[in-house]
This record gives sequence, structure tokens and C-alpha cells, in this order.
Amino acid sequence: MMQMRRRQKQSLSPILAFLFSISIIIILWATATAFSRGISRSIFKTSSLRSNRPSLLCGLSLVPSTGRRLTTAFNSFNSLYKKQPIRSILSTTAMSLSSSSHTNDNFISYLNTNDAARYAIDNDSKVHLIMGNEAGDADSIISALALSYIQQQQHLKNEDIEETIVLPIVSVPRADISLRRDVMLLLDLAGITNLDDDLLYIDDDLVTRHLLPSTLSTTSKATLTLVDHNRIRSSLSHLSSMVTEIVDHHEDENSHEQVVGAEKRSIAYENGVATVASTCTLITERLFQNQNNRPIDASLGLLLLGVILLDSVNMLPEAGKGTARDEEAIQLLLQHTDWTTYCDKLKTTPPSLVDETIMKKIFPNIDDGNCKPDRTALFETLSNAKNDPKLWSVLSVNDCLRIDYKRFIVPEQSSSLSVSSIGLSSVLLSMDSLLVKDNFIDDLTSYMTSSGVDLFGIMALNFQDGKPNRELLLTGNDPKIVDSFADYLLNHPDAAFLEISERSECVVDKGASSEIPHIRVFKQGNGKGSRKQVAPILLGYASTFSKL
Ligand SMILES: [Mn+2]
Repeated sequence: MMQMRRRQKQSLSPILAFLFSISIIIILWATATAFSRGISRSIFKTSSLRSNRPSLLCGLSLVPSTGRRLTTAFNSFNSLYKKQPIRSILSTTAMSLSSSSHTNDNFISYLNTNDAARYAIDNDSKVHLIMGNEAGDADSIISALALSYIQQQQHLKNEDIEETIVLPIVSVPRADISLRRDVMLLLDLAGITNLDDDLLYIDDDLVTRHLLPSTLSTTSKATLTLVDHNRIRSSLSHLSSMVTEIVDHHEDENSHEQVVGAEKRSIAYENGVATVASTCTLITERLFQNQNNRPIDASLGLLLLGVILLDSVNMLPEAGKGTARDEEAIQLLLQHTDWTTYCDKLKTTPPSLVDETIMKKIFPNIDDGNCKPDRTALFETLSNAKNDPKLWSVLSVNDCLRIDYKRFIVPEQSSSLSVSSIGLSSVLLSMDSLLVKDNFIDDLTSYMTSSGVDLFGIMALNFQDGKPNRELLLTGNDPKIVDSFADYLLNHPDAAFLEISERSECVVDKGASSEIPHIRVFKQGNGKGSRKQVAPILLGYASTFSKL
């Protein structure tokens, strides 16, 4: 008996030794991992902002990035803002820019606007805000970031007596940035990875309490530039008097009468058409006015270039978006950006959202030390991220509707059948694919109710054999209003160019718990009729309701 036990013990000991060494290895590995993660996490905590980064990586091919996360975290921790008073940092930035030697890091370090905002609030500094539109697409977000940087440099060069801090506001809620995969990808390529800590979002406490508060304080010195729209969103209409500048390419809604003169009210829209495809083209034109042949910071250059390519559909003639001004901006950026030093940065901290194959396509000469991007590869990568059918097929109806939603206020309204507001969501999938999603009716009804609009539309766009296929859905609480707009679109000469025809067959969500609202679905023959064209038509009709 004893012998047997001893024999068991003897045969067990090598197994125990093996298990022991395995567990030591596991403990060491776990400690190392926890240590590296812990550092980045503790830094996220210091700014009391939640990190939703992991959720935004889904679907895109990933490069393992533990080491990189560490680097980013250390960079953030060492951020200049935490150690020096803001004035000296801003001055340093301006000085290094004017010395033209090394311009590469300036734009990125400027973007630590969260700390700059805290500083401004604590010190009661003069603040100028720059914000894009409610839909918050790439153009709105990037043009706000870029123009803020340019204006901050100008303030510093002019040596204002009163220190002005220029802050861009990302015009979508913090949680929604991850839905904009083209923006995520472009920021990643440009080396801007600390989106959680650095940027200010429209729903941040600092913004809703201090910068864009729910009541306008009479003592507030803050001013505001609207980019990519020319009428402040209705939820902030009480702040209308803060607006001192508009840089846009949509039809002028004649709001903010205090903003006058071509310099301050710069709206690239003439005779019913936008004269540039992108607000970023307007920002690029400004940038080069003051550049004196110095190369543009590569991160900034890449962001502006990416958005102009997206908005102009890489100047594809069939798309009918890009103008000569857009092409000129593209050429300026390609030729006068500091693509050389950018290579070092790409090599030390490679983007995490694209794999090496795509990197080689976008930067074909990276091995020769030239990181000038291939415009077609850059455009296609961004466009694929934006239109990725895989993403749109997994999104809930609610996410599809909120990803690119705009609310329009009807200028003049009267009569019993009045429509005071119209909401339009753009979605990048076919209407059928949206209609068959789970909970379509329930999600639509709750989204429409919470948006509080009188007429709600969904504009669907997908591509079939490379050709745009546009569809439109109209709904609302009052069937009479929905039918009246439907008749207008089908029959009125002003709407004829959209080539609207009704779709009779329509899938209805049978599992809906809410009452099915009145819905009309149309096919839109003219592929060029985007929301920029459709919204003014609907608004124009709404404002004539009193004459019915
Ligand atoms: Mn735009």
C-alpha cells in the first residue's frame, strides 16, 4: 500500500514540476500584459473619459498593437499640456512652425483640445469654437479640426493682447465616432490615435456645461465658427448670437444675420449648386494663403486630402461632385505636404486599422522614404470603410438612422397643416435591406418620435454594378402630410429632376409592437440627387403650406 503511494508520488512529481513551470510562465505573461494594458487604462482614467476604442476596431483587419498602445499612452502622458502653461505651449508650436524645420508633430500636439479646454475654462480665457454640422461626416469633423489649428496659429502670430484659445468641437456624440469608419481610418492613417483623451465631443460635460451651455450667459466671451453648415443646429439655437463666422458649401439658409461679408460669411454655393465638393477644399485654400511655400504638416495634409477625395469621389466625372477648385486643392496638398518626415512616423507608429498590404498600396514609395499617398488607393480605402456593406448589414435600424441624420427647420410656417421641421437620415444600403432588419417599425417609430419632426425621410444609397441606386422613404405622424409631400415629389415640376417613382411592393415588419406609421417608398431615378438637393425641395414645399 505504502509502496504504491510512493510510486504514485514519484510518477506525479515530474508532472507537478511541469505544471508548476507552466503556471510560472502564465503568471509572468499575464503580469506583463496587465502591466502594459494597465498603463494605458490608468491614463484614460486620469481624464475621466471612457475608452470605447476596442468597439471601433470591429471588422477592419488589425495589426497586433500592444506595444503601440504603450507608446501612445506614454506620448499622451508626456503631453506638453500637462507640464507647461498653455501660452508657452502654443507659442512653442507657433515658433516651431515658423522655423519650418520640423513641422510634423505640431498639428497632432495641438489636437489635445480637451486639456486646452479645461485650461481655458479654469483661467476664464477667451475661447473661439469651431464646429461642423449635426450629421458629423468626415468633412464636418476634419474641417473643424483643421480650421481650428490654422486659426490658432494666426492668433499666436498676431500676438493678440488677449489670449484666444481656438477649440474644435467634434459635432457628433462621443459614442458615435466609432460608427464613422472612414473618419476613424483617416485619423488612424494620420497618426491621430488618442481620440478618447484628446478630442472634445458635442455631448462632453465640458461642452454642454461650459462651452455650448443650455443657456447663453451674458458675460460669455466665446465665439463660434460654423463649418460645413450655415445655420446652427436647432438644439443650440439659443446660442445663435455666438456665431461670428461661416465656412460652408450648402445653400445659404440666411441665418445669423450678424455674419456679413465674403470674408466672414464664406459659402461656396451659387445658382443652386455647391462650387466645391468639400468644406476641406475651402480650408485648404486658406491654409495655402498663409503658407509661404512651407510644406504642410503631413497629418494635416493627409486629413484634408482624404476628405476632399471622399467628397469629390476622387473627381470621378460621373459622380458630378468635384469641381476645378477641388482638383486644385488636391494637387496643392499632394505637392506641398511634408511627405518625407511622415515616413519615419509611419514606420515607428504604424496605423492600426489597416494591414501592410493596404499600407503599401496607399504609400507605394514608403521604402524609398517618400510617403506621398497614391490618391486612388487612399480614396478606395476610405470609401470602402465608409460604404462597407458588412458594417451596414450588422448595424441596428436605430444605428443606421442616427449615423448620418440631419434635421431641417422650415423657414416660414403657418396654417393648420404646418410642417415646422423635417428629419432626413442617409443610409448606405438598399431600402429592402433596411426594411427587412429586425424591429424596423419599432426602431423607426421611436427614432422619429424622439427626433420630434413632422416629416421623416430615409434616403437610401447603394451601388449596383458601380452605378448609384437611390431610394427614398417618407413617413410621419400625420398621413395627410406624408401624402401631400409624396404627391409633390411625384408631380411637381420643381421635383421632376429627381425622377421619383413610387415603389408599390414594400416589406413590412410584422413583429412590430408599435402601430405601423404611414409609409411611402420611392425609387429615385437621378443618382446625383443627394440630400443637398432633396432637402431644399422638401423645405421649399413645406414653406408654401400656408398657400394650400
Ligand atoms: Mn460637406
